[in-house]
Amino acid sequence: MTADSNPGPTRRGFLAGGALLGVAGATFGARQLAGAAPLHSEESHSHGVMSGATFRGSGVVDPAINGFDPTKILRDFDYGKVSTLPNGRTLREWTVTASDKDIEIAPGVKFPSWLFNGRTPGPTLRATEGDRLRIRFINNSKHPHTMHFHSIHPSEMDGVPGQGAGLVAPGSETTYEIDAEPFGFHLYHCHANPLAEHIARGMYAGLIIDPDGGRPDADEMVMIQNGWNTTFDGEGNQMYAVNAIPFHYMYAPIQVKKNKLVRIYLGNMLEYDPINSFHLHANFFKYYPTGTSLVHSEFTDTIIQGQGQRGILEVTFPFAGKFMFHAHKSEFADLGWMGFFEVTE
Ligand SMILES: [Cu+2]
Repeated sequence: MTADSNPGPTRRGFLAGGALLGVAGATFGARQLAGAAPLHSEESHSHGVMSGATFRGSGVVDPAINGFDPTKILRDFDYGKVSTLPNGRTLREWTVTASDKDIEIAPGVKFPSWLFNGRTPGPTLRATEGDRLRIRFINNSKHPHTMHFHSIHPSEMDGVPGQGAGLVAPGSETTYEIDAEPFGFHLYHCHANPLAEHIARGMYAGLIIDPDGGRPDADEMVMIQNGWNTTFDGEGNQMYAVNAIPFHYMYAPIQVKKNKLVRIYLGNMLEYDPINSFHLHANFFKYYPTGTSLVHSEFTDTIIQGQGQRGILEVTFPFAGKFMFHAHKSEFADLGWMGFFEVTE
């Protein structure tokens, strides 16, 4: 079923400016997306952000409201508590807690999210291939959840209902223990049913497994693509983003240095839409699908990712200035999945 066949509010209707949608205590209206207004409307050019790509009637989402900041999440790598096992292997230990929280996804628009460690995406867990990973998972949410890792591991550690610890009930906890294999950029997410809802509510994050010996020095960052289905109809999404907050990197361009290697760990956890993409303006990047090879497979400015796909992008910026990046599904870009790199000398 397509959004077009749904007689209720649709994202295309939203783009066209026809929808007034109640969203968990907040209502689009005075604060509906400016993307829903004509690009030249008087509401959309007066906030100093970007005509046609901001939200009507207000400015930016204050990270203090949510308790997490997409600018910090970008370069926040969690290596865990490190120790050495008797056999000489490195052990990394984390505690990850699930919780429920209404977060602000656009100014004045609250969404009842489910989170790992109070943020979405959850913490970017980072290890080196061959490490032992021990993740204590505490469920402080009102709903049962799991942690399912994209890695090579035994079935009882797969974090799905009916296997191993299975669903972790509210108030309960379990510990997952897996090896860091294979090296690359992977994802983890809740695998409770309905799976689509648990992902769309915000329960996903990146898992970086570095190759033995690492990769060349670079300015590294994580971007996870997502969407917000604010109508809960499962018919596409009303907003799109990288690292949760639509347009965040338009307001706060990602600061990088000219001629410095930038490495982007890019994943796609977009629910309800089959395909996502990443396009960089005025430049080309090397692309390493899943990051499982040290040899890039493409030199391009646009890549496609289905849900669960991820990869590593490497790029240097030869010119100073502001360079846009966005989904090359233009509709997603209009609804929040766009940002800037700001390159300085
Ligand atoms: Cu869940």
